Amino acid sequence: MSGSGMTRRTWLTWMSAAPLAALIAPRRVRAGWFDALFSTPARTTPAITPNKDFYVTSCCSTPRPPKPEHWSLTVKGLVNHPITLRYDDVLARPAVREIVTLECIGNPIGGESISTAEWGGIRLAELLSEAGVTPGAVDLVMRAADGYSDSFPIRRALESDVLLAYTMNGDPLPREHGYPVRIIVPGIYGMKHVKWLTELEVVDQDYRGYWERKGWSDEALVKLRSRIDAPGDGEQVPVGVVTLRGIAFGGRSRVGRVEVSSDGGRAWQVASLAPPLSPHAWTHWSYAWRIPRAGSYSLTARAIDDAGAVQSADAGDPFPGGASGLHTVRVTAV
Ligand SMILES: Nc1nc2c(c(=O)[nH]1)N[C@H]1C(S)=C(S)[C@@H](COP(=O)(O)O)O[C@H]1N2
Ligand SMILES: [Mo]
Repeated sequence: MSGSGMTRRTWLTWMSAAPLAALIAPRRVRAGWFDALFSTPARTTPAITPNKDFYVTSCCSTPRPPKPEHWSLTVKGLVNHPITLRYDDVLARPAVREIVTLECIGNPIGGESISTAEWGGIRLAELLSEAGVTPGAVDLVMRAADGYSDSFPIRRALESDVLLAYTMNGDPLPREHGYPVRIIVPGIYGMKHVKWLTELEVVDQDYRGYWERKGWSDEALVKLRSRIDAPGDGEQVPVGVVTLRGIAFGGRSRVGRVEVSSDGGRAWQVASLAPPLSPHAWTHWSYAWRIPRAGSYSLTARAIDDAGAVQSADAGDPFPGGASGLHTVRVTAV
């Protein structure tokens, strides 16, 4: 999956700069440098991620983009009428657009491997109904030009929100995001959104894809999660009113409420939510925090879905089914 980008960046910064700073910086400057080194800056997360900022996770190297006239997609297996579509055939079919958030199953709590785009393409269910899925079908297997493969239940593939996408925020799919065509399957972790698609096969058994064979979850349902984007971890804030903000995402379960705590999770206050741009997109939240007095605070957030399920506070690794736990940032009020 993705290595933890945050951890790697933090370590690189520490290891290259910290000893040097300790040796050469005068005492007063040193304090400032150290605060900066040990803190994570606040982030701003736009509702739609620009393509250039969208996270990228790939198992292997990015395949060389095919000439559109050399690409085709085959639908085969347990279907009455196998179909082969060329790029022009895909473009000629009725197009739809959906705003969908993707998150890597390897994304750590508070991590950056989550982004949102408006995907344009055709509905997979329409193609499958033309092909005529036969009884006994269990999984839809997706194969790609880089050798990657994965699957999800045929039941899910027949729902109307699953796309064969060929645009991303209005542009043709960028090379690293799956040009010419990829799958978008809302509410399932990024690993099932197969890029550089070449073949779809309907099969009569549970198929294990690239990451499942390495032990990752087969269902890969997105977990309810929230993240604090501001203030940044380790920041100093002035005593007064400070806006806490961040994102929450629950995949197929809707975010009903976000709560924040400034005392490490004993007392919780309800944050304001901005309505998400689509049922498949993340929710932005904010809270005007009145800081009572100078001191250290541990800020944490939790999401609650519209059925009342509360984001788990039990810290768990991304492997095998996605990270769990609450994102916490420490701030000093001065
Ligand atoms: N063909 C192919 N599709 C793939 C992958 C891959 O390695 N090869 N990686 C998957 C993983 S693990 C994730 S999280 C998403 C990431 O999509 P993105 O790079 O567009 O953000 O693509 C998925 N689709
Ligand atoms: Mo991923």
